[in-house]
Amino acid sequence: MIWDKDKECMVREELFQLQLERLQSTIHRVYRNVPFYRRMFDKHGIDPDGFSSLEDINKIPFTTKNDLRENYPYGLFAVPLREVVRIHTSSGTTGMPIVVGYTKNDLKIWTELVARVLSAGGITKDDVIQIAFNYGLFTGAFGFHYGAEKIGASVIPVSIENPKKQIKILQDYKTTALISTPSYALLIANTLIEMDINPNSLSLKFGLFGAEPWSERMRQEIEEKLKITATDNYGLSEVIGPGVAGECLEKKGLHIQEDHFFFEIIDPQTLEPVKEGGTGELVITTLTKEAFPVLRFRTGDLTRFIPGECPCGRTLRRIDRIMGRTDDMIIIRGMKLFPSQIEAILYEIEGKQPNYQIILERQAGVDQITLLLEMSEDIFSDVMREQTQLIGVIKERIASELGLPVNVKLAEKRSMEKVGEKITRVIDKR
Ligand code: DLL
Repeated sequence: MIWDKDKECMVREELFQLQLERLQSTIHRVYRNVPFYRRMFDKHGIDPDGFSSLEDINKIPFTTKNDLRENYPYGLFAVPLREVVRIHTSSGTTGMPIVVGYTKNDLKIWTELVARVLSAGGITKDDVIQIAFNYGLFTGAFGFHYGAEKIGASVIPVSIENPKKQIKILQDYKTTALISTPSYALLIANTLIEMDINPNSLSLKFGLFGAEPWSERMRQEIEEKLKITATDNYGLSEVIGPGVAGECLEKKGLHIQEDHFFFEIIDPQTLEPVKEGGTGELVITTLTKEAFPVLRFRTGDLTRFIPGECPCGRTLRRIDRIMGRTDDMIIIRGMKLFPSQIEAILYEIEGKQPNYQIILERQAGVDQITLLLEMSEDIFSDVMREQTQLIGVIKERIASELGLPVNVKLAEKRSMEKVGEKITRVIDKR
């Protein structure tokens, strides 16, 4: 047994051997079952039997989000649909999500990986866990739900509710751990203050937060306002969901689950590995996934490997908190969206695309999104009534198609911030 559950520790040489064996079998599986990967291997003359060391992974080209999108919905599944027992998608918004599937065994492993993250974050079977992620196509809620049940904790699947209801449950059900996005935790914390409730009157001890970027300052604010220990955890649906990496109580970086995934960090421009400890784009290969394996998937997330061992004793390496993205994906309240999705809606409404800018702000812990549209003769008329009507239609379409409330404002011609000739599409003031 390589993985010692009691000590949660692993000998690195054994780990490399395990990774290699699992990589070899993943490569054979995708070559046999996924036409996209077979074509990629054949085109580049890659022999699926030619992987005798982990370095050989460099022979494989990267897989991008676009490759996944182009194979919507089931094109990259490596098993027939009858073996798939669960389906999730990559994003809270509509448009062209990435559809991911899980076999029974995938669910078992996912559950185990989330259980590890939970236990690293301080959770035991004595905890009462309030899950305040949206239950649905998003991987967050179900992922944590099964992991927490595996540990034997008591799970309250509240989902997203108004913060006052969350607080009532926190009080009445004696919740000891909150699981949500950091921004939602802050919203709950601020509501608590507004309601003049003393956080010490709650039973809350731990918070595990993720699905969106947050800062060390925000951690401190949440910890102070809720009187808890807050840890960061990271994951993505294309790879499995939550459970890819998580902090332990040392809070000095996120341990990566290297026995189930192979991690690389590359320079997003040159695509070469960064030098040791350098920041770059995280690239992940799944080693045990059956239904939806990915090889060298470019996550778009920027981070670095943290050198050295963690004082907690776990030998799984750590990455730093996610420092940003290489693309223009916006994460708002844990939901992911690309400016191109808003663009497509604007185009559909008017048959032309106005100049626009997306402004992100955080007010009392809640992310706000404002769409600034540039006035022009052929799109926006001078008639006030028509303008108001058009703004109403745009708001409604975005709310119904992307599930996001937006403020829409009109801007004077040529008043938008530019970098060179390009309008800055997204201004993040959070
Ligand atoms: O957000 C999975 C998840 C759920 C992780 C719950 C943690 C907790 P997606 O919706 O596919 O999956 O979004 C994945 O979210 O590529 C990152 O850009 C971002 N992200 C996830 N966790 C963090 C984090 C889930 N801790 C995308 N810090 C990823 C910063 C994060 N960004």
